[in-house]
Amino acid sequence: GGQFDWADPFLLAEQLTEDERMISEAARGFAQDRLMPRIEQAYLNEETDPAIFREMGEAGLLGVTVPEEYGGAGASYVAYGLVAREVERVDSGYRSMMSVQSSLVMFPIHAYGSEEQKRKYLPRLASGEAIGCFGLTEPDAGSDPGGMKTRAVAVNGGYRISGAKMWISNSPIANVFVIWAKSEAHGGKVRGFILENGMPGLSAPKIGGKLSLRASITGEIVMQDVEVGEDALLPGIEGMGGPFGCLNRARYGISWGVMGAAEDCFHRARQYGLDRKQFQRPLAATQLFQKKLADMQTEIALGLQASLRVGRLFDESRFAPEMISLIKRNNCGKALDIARQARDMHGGNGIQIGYHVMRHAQNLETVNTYEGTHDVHALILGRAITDLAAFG
Ligand code: TGC
Ligand code: FAD
Repeated sequence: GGQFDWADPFLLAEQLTEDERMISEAARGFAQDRLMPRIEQAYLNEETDPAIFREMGEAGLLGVTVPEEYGGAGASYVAYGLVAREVERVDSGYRSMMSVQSSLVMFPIHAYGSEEQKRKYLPRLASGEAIGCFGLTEPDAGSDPGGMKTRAVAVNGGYRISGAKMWISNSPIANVFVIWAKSEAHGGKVRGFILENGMPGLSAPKIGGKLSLRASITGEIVMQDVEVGEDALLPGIEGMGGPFGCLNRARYGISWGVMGAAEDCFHRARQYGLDRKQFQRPLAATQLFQKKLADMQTEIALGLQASLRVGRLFDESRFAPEMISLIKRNNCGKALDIARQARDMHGGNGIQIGYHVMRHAQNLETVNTYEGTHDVHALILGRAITDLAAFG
């Protein structure tokens, strides 16, 4: 017979390679030692410490799947998922900083960039010396990014770009901006461009007042006739497949990340229930409390197993975007439910920063919305099931 480990019901750790286990342990050590001590103040004060990028870079957590010759770790997508899980166990905002840099900035430069662009940008992004952001969403184009208004027109051997991006992670502190625009020189097709901070006409004001993801800075990207050379164009891709190729990676990573946040909530709720007595018995000795813990454990075990499966298919180049929609949607929804339950199980203490569960719940509201909302992923799956598109 086998042993049952309440914290790892399906023996996930056993299904990993030696390299994956090492990367996961290193990420856990980094997240707990370096990120955990900062999160309460960062969250309360809505502060993003840019030094975190360099520290993540030193720890080898940026561009995990990018080949070593460009500064990455050349590791598997499963390893990347495990890093997301460990970072988000601390905070979804820190995972967001890492995923944007890795999946939305380093990935497109590596996959669609020229050799020159790769040599110029990837090592600095891998070390965290440079901070990247990804501009797809606009004030009037969120779930429907194909409706973007940002335009590139051909001028003097390059392009002039105008438009505005909204809700962009990292943008106010970014050095490297991967942005998507409809290019008149390419028949109006969507193309990717690499912009750099300091370019005339480019600014990235912060969006304040967020009640979620407060440790990760978010901003706009305003482009007023920004002129760039031909060398700013990502040559290797055109059409919406460009940004969606990046989103596939980030969404997959998020499916692991949110399970890390959910595990933190589950473990904290369990411990709280063991420690806290009401009616002369531990809360954990009540049936309602145990049922909630069993639900959490079940959804986390299933969610992690699903992400591992899709990660293995990713590493064999056999994934389909719908598989990613399924795990991104379900894991985010379940993690949000788990965080809300854990908040409730902590009673009044649950609203306090020091108990962490409400911070996770607030963060997961964003994670459930960005990278395709819960409902938009249902519609992607609905289209695959019926062959009928319910959007546009
Ligand atoms: P549709 O007509 O289906 O497709 C248009 C073109 O794109 C291709 N495509 C994909 N390619 C690769 N992977 C995918 N997942 C793809 N999905 C679509 C498709 O083949 C087609 O190519 P072509 O060459 O035939 O033109 O798409 P649509 O325009 O009708 O869009 C519908 C929908 C719902 C699928 C899509 O718009 C969508 O996914 N909306 C959600 C938007 C979203 O996820 N935005 C994320 C912004 S980035 C972000 O949130 C970062 S937060 C990160 C952090 O901080 O961690
Ligand atoms: P909308 O698209 O207006 O959706 C509003 C509601 O309508 C949702 O419930 C949605 O599910 C629903 N809805 C939309 N269409 C349909 C339909 N056809 N049928 C039924 N219901 C529908 N974007 C980037 O490009 N880069 C980033 O780095 C980035 N970081 C972000 C960070 C944060 C903190 C946040 C909050 C967002 C970020 N985003 C980023 C943007 C994010 O991807 C969008 O917010 C998301 O795609 C949803 O778009 P929207 O906000 O315009 O909502």
